[in-house]
Amino acid sequence: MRLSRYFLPVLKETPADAQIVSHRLMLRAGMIKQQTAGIYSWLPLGFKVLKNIERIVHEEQQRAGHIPMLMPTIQPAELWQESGRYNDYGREMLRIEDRHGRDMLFGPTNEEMITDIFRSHVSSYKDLPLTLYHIQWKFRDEVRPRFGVMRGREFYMKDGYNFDLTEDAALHAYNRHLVTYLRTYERMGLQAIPMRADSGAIGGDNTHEFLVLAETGESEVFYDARIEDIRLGGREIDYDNVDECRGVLDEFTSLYARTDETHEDAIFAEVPEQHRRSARGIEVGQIFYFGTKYSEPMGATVQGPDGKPVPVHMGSHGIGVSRLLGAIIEASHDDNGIIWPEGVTPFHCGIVNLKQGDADTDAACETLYVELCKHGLEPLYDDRDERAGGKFATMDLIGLPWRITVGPRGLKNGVVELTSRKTGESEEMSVEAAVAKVAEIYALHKGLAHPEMMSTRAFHTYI
Ligand code: P5A
Repeated sequence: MRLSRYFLPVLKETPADAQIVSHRLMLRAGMIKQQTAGIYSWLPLGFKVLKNIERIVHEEQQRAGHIPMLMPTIQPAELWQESGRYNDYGREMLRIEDRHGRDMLFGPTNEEMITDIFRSHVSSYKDLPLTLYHIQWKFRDEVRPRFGVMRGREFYMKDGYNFDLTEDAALHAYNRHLVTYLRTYERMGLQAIPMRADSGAIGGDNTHEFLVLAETGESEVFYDARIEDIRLGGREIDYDNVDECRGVLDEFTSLYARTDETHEDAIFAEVPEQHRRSARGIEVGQIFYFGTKYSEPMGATVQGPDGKPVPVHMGSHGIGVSRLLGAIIEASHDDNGIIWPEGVTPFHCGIVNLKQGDADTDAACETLYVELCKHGLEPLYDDRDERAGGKFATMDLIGLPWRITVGPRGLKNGVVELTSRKTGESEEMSVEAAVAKVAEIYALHKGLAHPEMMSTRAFHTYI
């Protein structure tokens, strides 16, 4: 993309009403525009990051064999009356009446709808296990929408639902989801710690929230600091292996880590004092096992091996896709702006032309642009007739991990400058070497996607 042809409405001034850094930076970098309280338009740069996050979520879900689909945003009230949640959900639910006087609602979550789909089409235990998921807009009329996309009223969520014959099988689905979530967040450059939590309006006793530690986080958390040293890393997990998934859950949940709703002083006191931490965190996901809470009242049964009908065991699993943009920025920024992790960056590399109109400089920039594109990369070329200082400030603000600076002086010696946004370190090298280096960096990230999925056309239609 050439910046002269892009739509990047960066703000010079810091918006006065944005209280936390991620909200300020998203507004300043021209990523979002508030339309009304808790409802945002996603401007091109923000939209690109949102889609990148979504892509990683899809890849990791499909790696585990979970099946993508799409349910509508508007739901009929009847389904919620069947489960008993229509009244329970309270004022957070946006209720709508259509022209025929029928009660509808803007979905805050989809347990009822997926249970309805399941009961219409699945009748035998032989069709289990099954996990369906979608990524769709939700609406919750939050009392205090704030911090930009962090607590929106309209927000984008991945929600997945598992159907299993037995409690044990459903607990394996729970553990499997925990592993997929750990992988997902790590690919986004985040450490999200699973913590015991409260199940709230979704239900069930078994639930973990995933928290990214941040001073601006809305959740109060208590944990054993040694948990911060545990990473999933590059290990390959066999998602069908019950013991292996259970092992990861045990590893990540045996140290004390709880949100304030489930925190118990007496148990926390057993953690050696030097490891005890109380902090704040951003909840970027939550997984639930709730047994037959929905399947029983809604009649979602299958014929078991003995021919008798049994209600299926279910769980649901959510990732705050739009909230993740805020969480990533809270975790990765400096005084000059955002620092995108390579996995989610809106453009792979910036190209700054220090002397627009100079034939050699323009030509070198064009070569860089074309060669990077040939490697399947998307550079953002600042080809505007602007001062160098302004171009650097924009690049730093929007946070591309790599910048190539091209000027007549360097070109005389046959070099351009490759700079890391994160470390600020620069290296001089030829145009060819710069292209090769950037391509090599991102080749690593492509390798993280499942090779079979990346090669199927079907996969690309989801994003
Ligand atoms: C799990 C999926 C559920 O709704 N039903 C389907 C379950 N869980 S949850 O914890 O309530 O939400 C899942 C994740 O969505 C994000 N989230 C939000 N993001 C932005 N603004 C909001 N108002 C908001 N509410 C929830 C969180 O990341 C949460 O973990």
